[in-house]
Amino acid sequence: MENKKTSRRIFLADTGKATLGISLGLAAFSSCNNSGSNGDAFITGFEQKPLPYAYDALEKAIDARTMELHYSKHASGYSTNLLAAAKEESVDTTKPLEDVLRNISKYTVKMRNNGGGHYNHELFWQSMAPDGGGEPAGSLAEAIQSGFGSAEAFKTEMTEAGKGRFGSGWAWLFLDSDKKLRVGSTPNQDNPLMDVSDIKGTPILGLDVWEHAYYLRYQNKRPDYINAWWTVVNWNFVRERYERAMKNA
Ligand code: MN3
Repeated sequence: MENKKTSRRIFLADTGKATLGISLGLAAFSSCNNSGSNGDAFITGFEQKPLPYAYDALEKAIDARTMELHYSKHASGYSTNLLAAAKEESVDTTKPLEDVLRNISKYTVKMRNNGGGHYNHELFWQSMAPDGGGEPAGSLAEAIQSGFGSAEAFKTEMTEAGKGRFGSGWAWLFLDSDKKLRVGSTPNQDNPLMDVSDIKGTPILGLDVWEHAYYLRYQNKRPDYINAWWTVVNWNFVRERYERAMKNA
């Protein structure tokens, strides 16, 4: 009897340890995996994070099939190819992807296209939400007001940047080295972090204007896609990024 009790106690103690170990492991994994999300909006890993909502959650602007293909095929491909490039070019994938992008001229075109592609999409998914839209608030609203005159004027400028990008690319709201908010666009999968980019700074909000982002529903009507996109912009997330960028700049 006594033996049984003892062994049961030992078993429970061991189980407790195992459970504790698993929780700690998960905590470490989860804090690492969450990098780039609200907790650490300026650190992006090399692997794709789960989409923060369902494929059909943004239907008012982007259809479910487009979201599925975009996330699970296009963006997933960038991540896979980025990991391959990182292996080939001996990049430490435990370090932030941002470090690579800031020095992208020292790497291959494969790293530039896929590193940019992965980073841009990780940011893009988080910059949208089912209950998004409306207007920016707080410090971001003030900075947009003083930088562009009004939220409307800013939206018009970014919309024009997206419409005017010839071929494939991105429109950006970014913070330049003088801590000023600016709008611009980049070709392909480049972004303002890259040392090869014409526009340089910290990306705050990115808009994907590749045809794969909108063609199923909007066909050639990119302006219609951009106008609808504003109704799902996650301004809380954008403001957090802006505030972090101001602190770090
Ligand atoms: Mn895309």
